[in-house]
Amino acid sequence: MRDLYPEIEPYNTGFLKVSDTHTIYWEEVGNPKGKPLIFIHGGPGGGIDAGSRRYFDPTLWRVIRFDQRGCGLSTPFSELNDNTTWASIADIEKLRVHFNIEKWSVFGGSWGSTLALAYAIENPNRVSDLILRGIFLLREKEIRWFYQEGASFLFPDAWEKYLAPIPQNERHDLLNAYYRRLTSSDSKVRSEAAKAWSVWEGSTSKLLFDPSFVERFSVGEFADAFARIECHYFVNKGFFKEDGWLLKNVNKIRHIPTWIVQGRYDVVCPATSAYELHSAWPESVLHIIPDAGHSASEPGIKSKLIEATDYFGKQPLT
Ligand code: STX
Repeated sequence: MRDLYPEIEPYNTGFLKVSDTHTIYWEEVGNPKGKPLIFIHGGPGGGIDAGSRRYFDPTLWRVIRFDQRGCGLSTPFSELNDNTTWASIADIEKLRVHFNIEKWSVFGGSWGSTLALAYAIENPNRVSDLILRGIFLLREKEIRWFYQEGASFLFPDAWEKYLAPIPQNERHDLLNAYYRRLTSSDSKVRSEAAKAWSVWEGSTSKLLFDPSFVERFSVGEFADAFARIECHYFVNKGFFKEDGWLLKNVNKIRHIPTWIVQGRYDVVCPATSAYELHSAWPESVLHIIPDAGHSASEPGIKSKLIEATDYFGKQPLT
């Protein structure tokens, strides 16, 4: 089993104004002469954390990381206006041009896999290889499974807490019931909803419940951006032209060398999505981790991701 590289600080950080409204935070980590890689965090709205710097050999990689619109250190915080999948794809291109990089590796888990796939489909010539984890295709059935019915059958205790802010007569459509509260002008309503939404995801992200992991999801500021931005993207169906758009366009990226790392017991992003993606893309390498859930920090997932970054870090840009 592989374990994380040592803690590391960025060698360069900054901000990039990407629209009239938004400015995003970025950082560069590792070897300035290493193979370039863009790190795409989850949520949307999750932001980057220091721990996820440690999946990359700092001698091999020049890792470029950023907080997507409205989260982490990006400003304005928790802003939903001008915040879409297409804007994020454009931001990744703005970063690529800003750093004068012709082609790079793309790494993303969960929503990061969604955005990585969408970015690659729109810009296939800019992507050298893909490392994807906990595949999320943002289809109606995936949203329904996690926020309406399905995951509820496996975590009835956590589900009860997720339901708590929503009265009986609104529970037939939890996504929209949450959206109303997360965009409420009543700050108490908004923060109660944000914590319940966010804790639901934290509670279901690991094979074995981990209270210290869940703790992070209940912190007010994190929960506010995470819940609001996720819910905003999901009520808007990811801003995709049609349900299943990523699968329908996979032919555009089948030539790109790709590893998919997926936990068998991923409740947040069930393995069916990774399997459907791999079935539509037989050239991709699918690693199903038999004893893991969703989180990148599960031992088996972490080990396979580091194997992947070591492998691709030694391949030339293709
Ligand atoms: N959202 C799953 C996701 O992208 C449906 C995600 N879950 N947790 C995270 O991201 C963080 C660890 C980045 C907070």
